[in-house]
Amino acid sequence: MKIDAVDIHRVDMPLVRPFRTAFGDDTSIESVLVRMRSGDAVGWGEAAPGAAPAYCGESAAGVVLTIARFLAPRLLGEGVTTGADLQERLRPIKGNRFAKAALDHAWWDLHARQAGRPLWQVLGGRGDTVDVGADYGVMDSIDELLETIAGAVEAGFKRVKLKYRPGWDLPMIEAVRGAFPDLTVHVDCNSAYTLDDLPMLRRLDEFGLSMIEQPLAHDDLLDHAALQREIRTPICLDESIVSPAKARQAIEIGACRWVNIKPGRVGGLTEAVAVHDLCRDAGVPCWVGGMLESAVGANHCLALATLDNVKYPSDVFPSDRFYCPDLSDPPVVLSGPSRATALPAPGCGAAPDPSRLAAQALDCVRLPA
Ligand code: OSB
Ligand code: MG
Repeated sequence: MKIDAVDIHRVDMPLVRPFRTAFGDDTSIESVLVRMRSGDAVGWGEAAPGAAPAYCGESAAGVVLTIARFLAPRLLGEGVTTGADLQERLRPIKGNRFAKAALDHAWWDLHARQAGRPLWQVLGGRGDTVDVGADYGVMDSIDELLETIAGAVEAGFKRVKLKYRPGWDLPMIEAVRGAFPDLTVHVDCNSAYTLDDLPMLRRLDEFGLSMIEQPLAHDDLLDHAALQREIRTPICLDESIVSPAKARQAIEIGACRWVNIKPGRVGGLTEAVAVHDLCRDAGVPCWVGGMLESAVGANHCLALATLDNVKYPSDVFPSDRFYCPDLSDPPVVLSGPSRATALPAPGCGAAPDPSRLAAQALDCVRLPA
């Protein structure tokens, strides 16, 4: 398909409550939405690396600049035939994977819309419905957390992910395990620790967690492999897996037993499917993570989660958990306890609400061919 225009929108999305993790406390999320046009057809992509380069080296403002100056000019006016073709055209630009992902996602949405098929089918999913989990950031008190988890258990969530950082660590997990001895629980450290923390990580190993997500540095593989040799709890890598090559290397050296795939982090759905397939062939199960995207990005993640090597409930959440209202329509809602169902409409099925897109805009760059 010939790419006729690319519009880039950076938006501020206020959260209904602060999101507190090892990389910071945020009261709103900055996201980048890309509208790609080919003839009369339009597709939407989204990438949300965060306002600051705190999760990884990219930022939302940097993503806008990188797309406008270096990436979109490689696609505009060109006939882009496949996701792999798009990635090949962007290959001379190093890194900047969230920026590439926004374009890759818009291309897939556009491609699926042109085909008149839902994105999950075009990606090769096994069905429209996936398992999703509950996920909680750092809270003001352990009592508040226990009450919230009780609500999640009541609502039928099949697993709970807890953000973990210095000051919200072993005593928190001890309390959770005391109250919920059989619950499937894992922690996400967002790269807060080093091998100097081995004594703490050995104690964490005693709580029967389903996995420990990204305990060590965001760009590390070797230390994770050393840690995995010391603990029984499976390590799940998030930040460290930025490409199919990193996934292959991580698996080869035993740095993880699970991979959290975020399409934004690896450069788009094209690369995410490649990571998924590589993990499947190596016998390493995956699940899909999110970056608090609006319903557009969440539906791209949901489509990815329909692939067959996704073996653990994914981080796809109802919109009202974070936003009121969601920037995009329709909002994400659960289709059952711990379940979400992809929209039947062609493409990802969601698009930004035009008035909210305008009202929440920080930047808007329009690039004709
Ligand atoms: O590490 O998984 C992460 C959100 C923003 C940045 C990084 C992460 C997250 C999440 C999102 O944990 C999970 C969710 O959607 O609640
Ligand atoms: Mg994570």
